Amino acid sequence: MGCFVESDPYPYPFNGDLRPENTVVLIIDMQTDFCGVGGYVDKMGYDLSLTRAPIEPIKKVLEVARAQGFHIMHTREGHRPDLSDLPENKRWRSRQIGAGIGDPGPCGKILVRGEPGWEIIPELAPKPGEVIIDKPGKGSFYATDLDLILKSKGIQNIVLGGITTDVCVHTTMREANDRGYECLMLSDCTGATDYGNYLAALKMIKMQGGVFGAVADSEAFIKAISTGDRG
Ligand code: C5J
Repeated sequence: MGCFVESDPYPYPFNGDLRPENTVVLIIDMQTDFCGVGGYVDKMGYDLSLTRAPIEPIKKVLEVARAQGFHIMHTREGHRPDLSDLPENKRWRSRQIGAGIGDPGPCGKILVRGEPGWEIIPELAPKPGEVIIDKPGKGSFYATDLDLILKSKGIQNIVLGGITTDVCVHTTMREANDRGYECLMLSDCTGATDYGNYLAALKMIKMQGGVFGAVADSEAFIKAISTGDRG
């Protein structure tokens, strides 16, 4: 009995307790700065097709998960307009690669709250009532109220998508795993600035019997939540 997603290295979740009430689909940083022309990732010279690849699969997952009544949450990485929450070393490093955080770019000031590049792309815009977490770092738990919100809602399972796999999505998955949340990464709903890093990030999750959780594709997740026996 229960509801399981066909996933690697074990059927997710470990206890089969997958319900809309205790599960969130958490979409990380699908912002123009990470996947749009003129944004941060584009300015750094990375291949945008890699970070744009998850857009359509995420769209489909959100459609089905919303229809089933699952919790949906989104995150945005960005800094205050006065840059008071931007560590000096983060700014310095970004300038080394020609995309200084806080500096003007084609989509406004890079990774600054309220600027066009910081917005979630229109294709994946949050619906009214969906929680949006604004974070200054890579992880979604650090310096945010995400944990408080998840606990208040009784959420135990976190299904992850978004960008980038090896940075913000992985950091969030690790933070969540350490807090006892049961995590699933949707492999086609995430992308990295480097394909090798994407593959390695997925592989890392599956070590040690699922050291950070499990990995499935969106089709398997959709199948489970559409037909799942929640008895
Ligand atoms: C990065 C992110 N890669 N959203 N941020 O700097 O993964």
